[in-house]
Amino acid sequence: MVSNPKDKESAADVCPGGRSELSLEGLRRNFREHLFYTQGRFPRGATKNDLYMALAYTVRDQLLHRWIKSVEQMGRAGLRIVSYLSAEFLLGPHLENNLISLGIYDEFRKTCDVEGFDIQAIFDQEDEPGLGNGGLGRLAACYLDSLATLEIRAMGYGIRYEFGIFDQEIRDGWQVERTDEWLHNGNPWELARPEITFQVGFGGRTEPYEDEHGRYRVRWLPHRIVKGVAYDTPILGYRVNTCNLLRLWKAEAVESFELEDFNVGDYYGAVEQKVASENITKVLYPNDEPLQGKQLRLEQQYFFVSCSLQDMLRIHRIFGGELKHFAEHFVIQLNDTHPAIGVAELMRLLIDENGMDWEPAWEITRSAFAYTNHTLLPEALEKWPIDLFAGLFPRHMEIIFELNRRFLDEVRTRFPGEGERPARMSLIDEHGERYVRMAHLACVGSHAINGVAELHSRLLKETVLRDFYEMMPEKFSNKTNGVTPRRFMVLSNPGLSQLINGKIGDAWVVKPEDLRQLEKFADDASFREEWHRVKLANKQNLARLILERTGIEVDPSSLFDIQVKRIHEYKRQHLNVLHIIALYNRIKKDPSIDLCPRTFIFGGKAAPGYFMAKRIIKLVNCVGDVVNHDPDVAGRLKVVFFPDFNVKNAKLIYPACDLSEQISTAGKEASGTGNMKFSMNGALTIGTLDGANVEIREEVGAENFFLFGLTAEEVASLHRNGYHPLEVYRTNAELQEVVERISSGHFSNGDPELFRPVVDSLLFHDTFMLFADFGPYLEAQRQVDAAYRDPERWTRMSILNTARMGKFSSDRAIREYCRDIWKVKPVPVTLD
Ligand code: NBG
Repeated sequence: MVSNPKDKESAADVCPGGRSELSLEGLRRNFREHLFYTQGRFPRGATKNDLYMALAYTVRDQLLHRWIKSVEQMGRAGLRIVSYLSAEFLLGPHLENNLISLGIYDEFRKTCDVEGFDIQAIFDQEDEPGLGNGGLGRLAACYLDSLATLEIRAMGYGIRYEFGIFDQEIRDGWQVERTDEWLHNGNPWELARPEITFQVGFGGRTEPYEDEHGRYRVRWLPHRIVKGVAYDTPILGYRVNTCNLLRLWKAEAVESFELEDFNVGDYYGAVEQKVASENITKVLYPNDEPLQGKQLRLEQQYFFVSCSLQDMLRIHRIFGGELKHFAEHFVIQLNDTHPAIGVAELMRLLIDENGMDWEPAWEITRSAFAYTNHTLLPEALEKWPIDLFAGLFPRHMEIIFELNRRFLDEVRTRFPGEGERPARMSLIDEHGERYVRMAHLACVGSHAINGVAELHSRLLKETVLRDFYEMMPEKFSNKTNGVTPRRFMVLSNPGLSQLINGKIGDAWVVKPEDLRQLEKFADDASFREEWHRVKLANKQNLARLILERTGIEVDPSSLFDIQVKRIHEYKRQHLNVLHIIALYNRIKKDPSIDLCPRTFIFGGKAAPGYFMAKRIIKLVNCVGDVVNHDPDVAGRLKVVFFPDFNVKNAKLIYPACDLSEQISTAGKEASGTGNMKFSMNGALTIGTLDGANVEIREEVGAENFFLFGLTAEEVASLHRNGYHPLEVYRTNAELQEVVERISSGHFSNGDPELFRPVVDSLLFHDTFMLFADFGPYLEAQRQVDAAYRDPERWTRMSILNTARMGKFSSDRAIREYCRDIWKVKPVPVTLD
């Protein structure tokens, strides 16, 4: 990957008159060549996939020159490289995004239209790399986009899962999972780098020895070795030369081991070993399931972290860096605790493999790492049983024990007489079965710790990481999440983008504070009219897709009320359902009731093992079946479950939304990022004071946001003082009727059992306090109804939402990380 920095070459030198020509004629020629030489087709015989591949290669050619130059200049003296370590990158389709970054999207589309070439069909052909579960993985992808756009030298490091997040089908109202075969047509965006490989060990034992200087050393003798191979994907910034690299690791068997087995005749043994090795990067784990026992998941984490750290050390050496300066050359961001084992691995690499002493190694490690926490939910905080951990990583276990010993000594010195504190802060959980606490390891091994929204960062300091905050307050900060306006506005909402460009120019794409200039047009009736027209057109597009995917016809002039995100009880999709049933009941009582027609759209995947989440999907579909067909409803309510919500579909969903549902129990959603995507595209939010909703409301103005529900403090104190859902239930007649409707079997062909688990969990536990928030939620929905009846007012609020969402560009977030944590500055890439 890293060539000699002295080389001066450009694409024109390598292939004169060649493929880096951005003119449409050049692209056309290049496309024909790829169709013939790469795909082996004449235009006549080309399939849609051939056309897609040829076009993707044509566009990739445009990236290569920038890419090589970026990589070459990556390690120049004095430049610090940001390494973003993440087990997930939810990238979404590349082709259109790259056309936009290159600045040729519009022209390109126009030419295709003129030539009668169905470019949309080719775009649709692209399978997205679904290498993530949801917000966390998508955030990583947005951050890569911003890092490149801001001309920061950065690498993303992750796992090249052969199967990404499963595809969701809905059969008879139930979620059915299908494996995601995103690679089956080939992936034109990646370059395999078979010469960049590292060996990663598992299991075995350790052995002390004396080195040549008579010093005590330890070596690890793994039982099994797996090879990691690099696959690189270019990440081009918007209208800049910087093209960073996302390096994903694929696991393969180590050949020499196989041969040994082969020589002694154990051919099948060798094959088994090969299969076992390759399993490591086979499949992404869908989250929300207890992971404690999942050995393969822990192997995945270590595998990609070890490859990535070895790669960083290699790059550091290539650029002539001394080991002791490693942390000046690299800063490593841990995206949640999934890569936290990196703390022990870097120590091992420095000490065991490079002969460094403990103290300097620790100094380097701590200065290199920084940690982002993405959740407060206790069940999502990773911990691994000691036996499992020590079995796989005996050397890392020793290192962690030693780290812990030193750390707890420090704790005791700092907080004498606080008997409980060391046990609370220990890297090892000693209550019952012993576990390694990954968040504690990440905190101890990092120089910076951050949450992802103001409220979340505050709660971190007050709750799960309180002890750490008290001991090292200087490490803590907040970095509110952001999303890229390139993908989520320019690409997803061309109509709105053009309307905005016509008024304020297009600098907002990289300077979203410019969007504020739209405020003054909120009072301009003709602008509002155009704004409304764009929204309507987006809703018509979504309505077409809904019809195609679900067979349900929806009315684009109705209020589009959308909740798309992973299905989870804390996100409270079922609270949304309770509201739908309440409206339905009102209609049943008085069919002539005047209410604003609404289309409720749900989307999101449930973890395959999450019983309640799957039941909630079924509930949405069953309620939809009844409501959509009841003649009393007369089409005023429609309920749609949009199958297989992913980055590709999201493109049509966010821009078509009127009302964005952000209704999690306060204190549970770390930030949310869908909330930002909706509001940027002119949706109004109905939401609780949770995650980034708090800041969104501050920005757009309380009068342009439908707020309801308990605060995080109220939720916590209600829990402490004993929350009794049945008491709420008894005092709210409408709630009783809603629950009764479900438990009577009205939505389940008379079967009262189907939804009993959902109903019982609400009546007797209601961990997420739906009942407590039910009344206020319905009241806020009444206000929504009233506001939507006044289209001028609604559109005004919609414009103000977009105008005031500049803060939530991922560029702002990345600038903060650069300034406060990574200490890096933009350095433009020169093409020579
Ligand atoms: C998720 C949170 C979201 C947040 C994203 C990105 C995990 C562990 N956390 O609220 O639930 O927006 O991270 O920060 O997936």
